Amino acid sequence: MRLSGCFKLLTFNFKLAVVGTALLAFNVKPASAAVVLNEVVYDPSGSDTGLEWIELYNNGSSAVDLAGWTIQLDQNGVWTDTTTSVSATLAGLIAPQSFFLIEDTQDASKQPADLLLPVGDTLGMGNASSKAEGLRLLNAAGAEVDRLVYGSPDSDGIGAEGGAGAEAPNSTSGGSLARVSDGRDTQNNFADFQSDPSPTPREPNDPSGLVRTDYSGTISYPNPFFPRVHGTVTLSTPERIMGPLRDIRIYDETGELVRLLQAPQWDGRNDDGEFVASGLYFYVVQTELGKSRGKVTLIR
Ligand SMILES: [Ca+2]
Ligand SMILES: [Ca+2]
Ligand SMILES: [Ca+2]
Ligand SMILES: [Ca+2]
Repeated sequence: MRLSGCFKLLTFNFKLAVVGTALLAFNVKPASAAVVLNEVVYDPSGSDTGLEWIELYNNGSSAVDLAGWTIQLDQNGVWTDTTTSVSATLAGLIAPQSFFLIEDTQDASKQPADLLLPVGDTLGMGNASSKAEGLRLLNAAGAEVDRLVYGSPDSDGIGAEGGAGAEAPNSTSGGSLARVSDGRDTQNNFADFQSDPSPTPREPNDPSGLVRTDYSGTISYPNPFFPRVHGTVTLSTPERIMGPLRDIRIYDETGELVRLLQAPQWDGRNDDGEFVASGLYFYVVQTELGKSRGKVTLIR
């Protein structure tokens, strides 16, 4: 038992070293913190009744028995599981590096659920239309292992991970709130979650669209791009998603977001106004009609 726990911690630390130093706080977390709230749909298109779902993810190297674990929702700032309409008592095993899908009813998502609520029960998560809402995951001992507070303002003082102002953004109707990468938890809801118009129940999260969008028709010109010579590079929108532009997100090779643009020109600077390093950059163009990605080589 001791040995396996030790191994688990070592594996975990190795992963953390790869992900980066921002996650050092994780080292002191108990092993149960390996299971996190990974993606939620709290505002399905149209009526929500029976159609909400929650995806968990097990970051650890061993399976976790969810018997006795619970999910609580906040009711005007008070965590509660006193009525069946606001709680989910969990059961079942979640395998290491795996997803676990909790649904109101079997047809709530395209994927089969790992756990269905009893007939008549509903997750009933708030839609954060006028203030923040929250949910949290408790282990069998009643200890909180993860928390997600979304929407704003947090007028009830629920308390997002990361503190006031660190609430995750509200999702769009029909979309989800998804961890930027599966299981990645820096204890800051704003940094860790992103709205995704295309939810991925029981499948890897990809709210930035880096993995699942394709490159067809996306051109950057000039490429390679010399910021001090060219000034800006133009990031084209492919014809199949030509429509009003929402934004363009530029990522470095490690997947870190370096720049959020509202127009299809980039001056080679990050969101702090500094020139980025030479290298290969990926970008995701999001219009009202869809997403596409492209890449550009920047040379200083
Ligand atoms: Ca709802
Ligand atoms: Ca709805
Ligand atoms: Ca957390
Ligand atoms: Ca997912």
